[in-house]
Amino acid sequence: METVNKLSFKEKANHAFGISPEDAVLSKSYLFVSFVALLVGGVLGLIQGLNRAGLFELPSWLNYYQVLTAHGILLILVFTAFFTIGYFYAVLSHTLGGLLPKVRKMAWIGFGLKIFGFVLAVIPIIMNEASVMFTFYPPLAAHPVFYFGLVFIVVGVWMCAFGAFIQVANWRKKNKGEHVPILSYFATGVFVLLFFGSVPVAIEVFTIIPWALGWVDTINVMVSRTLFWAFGHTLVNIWYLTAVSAWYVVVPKVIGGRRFSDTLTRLVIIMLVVLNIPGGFHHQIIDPGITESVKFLHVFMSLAIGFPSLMTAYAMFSVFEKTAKKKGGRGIFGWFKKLPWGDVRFLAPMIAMIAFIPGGAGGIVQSTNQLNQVAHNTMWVVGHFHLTLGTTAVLTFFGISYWLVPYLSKRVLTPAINKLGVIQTMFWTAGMIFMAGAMHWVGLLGSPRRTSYTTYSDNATALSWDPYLFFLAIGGTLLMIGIIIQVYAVMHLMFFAPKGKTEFPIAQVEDNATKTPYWTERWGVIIVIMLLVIAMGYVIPLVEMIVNAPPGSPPYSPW
Ligand code: HEM
Ligand SMILES: [Cu+2]
Repeated sequence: METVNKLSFKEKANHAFGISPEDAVLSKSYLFVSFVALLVGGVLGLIQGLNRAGLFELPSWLNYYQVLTAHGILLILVFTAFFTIGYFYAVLSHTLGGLLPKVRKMAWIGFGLKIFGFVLAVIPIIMNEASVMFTFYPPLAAHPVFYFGLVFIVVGVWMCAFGAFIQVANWRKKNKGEHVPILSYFATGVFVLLFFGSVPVAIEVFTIIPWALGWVDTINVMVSRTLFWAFGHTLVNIWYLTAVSAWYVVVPKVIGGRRFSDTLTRLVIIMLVVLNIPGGFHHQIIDPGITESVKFLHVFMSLAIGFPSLMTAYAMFSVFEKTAKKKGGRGIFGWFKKLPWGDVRFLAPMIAMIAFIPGGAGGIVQSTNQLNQVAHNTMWVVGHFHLTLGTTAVLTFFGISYWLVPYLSKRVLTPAINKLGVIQTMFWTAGMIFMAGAMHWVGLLGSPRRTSYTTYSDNATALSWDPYLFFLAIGGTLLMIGIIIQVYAVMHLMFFAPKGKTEFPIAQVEDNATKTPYWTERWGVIIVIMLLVIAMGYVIPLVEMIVNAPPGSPPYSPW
């Protein structure tokens, strides 16, 4: 049960006066960086989209792969990571009685390390010495400074993860026998994944550095790719868990309802944490040198994640229906009209959830061995993650921003900005239908991903892609307008909107809810099980790749 009655003095003060100025500045800084990255990343995305459609030729000093690397890194690493950390630190502050000074300091050190690392990584990208794309695995080799930057980014993330662990552990010590408030429970799950998921990529980067410096001649490409995707796949579940936290806890409050079973919510979090990491090989289905049985295991684990997703879908629609029926909605579908479609804090995450229906289905498609051969490295995949990440996760983040930013800046969401948010959501939805739709389709027709505009000497097949790529560019243009509106709204809410009190929306459980079993608090056990499951997925294939290593690869920098 929620600990509504037994709040400490500090927690009560927090609820009465809102977030402390120190904690607010921290989260605002994270969100500010996040949305600036979105703006720059979006411009680069539009450049790519127009180039792919043959509408825009890049100037000679700018290379397509340089743009693609920056687009991927800005949006995957900077935008989402800074958003997630800013959001969850606000959660920790709000639900656990304010950040401990030590923890706040760690988050600031993490902020500095990440920014410093990012600047280091960007310099070689701008100088066209690191067009290795966000995946950066060998045999492509960037300037060593690029990898130094990545090290700082990873250490910065660890600072934030450990800060969160200290904050939660401190609260638990003071509140023995209580359940950690649900949003902080989500935060715990996310930071556990962030920490354990970034260990493999840290190991990868440490093996790449001597190779990029020329101290060793060759590197084991299979091991590097495997370590990268153990991280890359985890990142996906971090976005998902962040979005899901708002679906379970915030959206029900926004629509005036109660949240779904506390036990089920915590179970979904545990399942995502435990089942997530051994799924990385679904990104390597066509890689040679990995036995079929291991690939099958990873695909099975990937599909196992579908199970908590279906539980979530059920829970959400149950909440919607119950709430709308209480408001007088009738019939099988009549209740649908009772939902607050004009409220961006509901509309954006709702469309995000709806987008996950085709997004998740596409994911299941490309997880199968045979269909992966068709979709792999085509534009289909790019369509898939603009739908899942670019819509499901990102639209939820946008929806969160309309209450989180004014909560932090002690301002209010005005009807005008709400309306702008609704318009923004429509631009995003239409833009993604065009862009992600065209990407999926043209991918099935064979158009490769990560390839600048070419007609392959007017090859007939390649020419047949043109109309779809044109739709891609139209979608990209709509998205760019959406990004401008979104960034404007965030900056307005952060600095200019009228002063006032904005609530941090957290729904209560149903009155007759059953008590959540206490074992859900045993993170030690959960982490041990998680490590066992990771070992099951990775020990044998990694040992095999190292013992029976193929000839290593020298560095390649083909730009
Ligand atoms: C204005 C909005 C956007 C446009 C026009 C756009 C356009 C594109 C295009 C055309 C590509 C494919 C390039 C290729 O494979 O040749 C691409 C790749 C990508 N996009 Fe976007 N995008 C946008 C927003 C986003 C957002 C919001 C995210 C994530 C939060 C995102 C993440 C990515 C990633 C990770 C890649 C793959 C990079 C790679 O293959 O290395 N994009 N984008
Ligand atoms: Cu994955």
